[in-house]
Amino acid sequence: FARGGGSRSARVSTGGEDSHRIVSFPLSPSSALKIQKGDITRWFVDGSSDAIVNPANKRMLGGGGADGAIHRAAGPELRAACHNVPEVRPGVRCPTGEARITPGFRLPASRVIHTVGPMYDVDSNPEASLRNAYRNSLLVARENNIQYIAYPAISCGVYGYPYDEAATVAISSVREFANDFKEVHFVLFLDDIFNVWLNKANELLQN
Ligand code: AR6
Repeated sequence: FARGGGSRSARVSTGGEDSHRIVSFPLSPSSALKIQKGDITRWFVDGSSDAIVNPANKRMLGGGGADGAIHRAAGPELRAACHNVPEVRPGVRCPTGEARITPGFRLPASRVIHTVGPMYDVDSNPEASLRNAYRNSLLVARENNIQYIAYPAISCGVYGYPYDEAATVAISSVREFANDFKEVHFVLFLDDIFNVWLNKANELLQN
């Protein structure tokens, strides 16, 4: 934190030996973007309104990757809550680029915001869809008075989005919401992605 005097840093745990390395970029006097390596299923902020973002699919009933890990850690109540999200058309609870919120159940974070990123090779405008996924999940968080939110690298796994392009969309989208959150975290599983995100944040946020 550069300015802002009394702002206390949140106590955060994502577990594991990498959890000490959190790189912070101030977005405003009262907000910061933070980048760390780790497991998003372990992330939380003590005693606060916190949420993790799940890179889900349109059905919202679980899957592989981070989605699978989040469902395993949250327990079967999460799948039941997702099942209760109304379908907008058969088999679709959350269209690409939209977001839905559920409780976190057995996760340390209090809420899960589910969003669906684009499949890079299939979507007709993956950049717009990825931007929508970030914006709409941030809007849902804001409507629910979330002050601390953590993202994985949406679409950068199974959905095949190139890391550098994804980092540009992720960081520039979060910057638009600088005044709405105390902290927006990126909790990144892979060294490569962590390094790409750090470089991009240095490029976009420090000039
Ligand atoms: N914590 C943080 N990041 C993680 C974790 C974790 N525990 N596990 C994986 N990652 P992906 P997508 C990273 O494939 O590309 C699912 O089947 C991973 O290394 O989870 O948006 C859904 O059901 C990668 O960098 O999400 C959908 O069908 C990033 O999270 C589909 O995959 C995202 O990879 C969504 O694909």
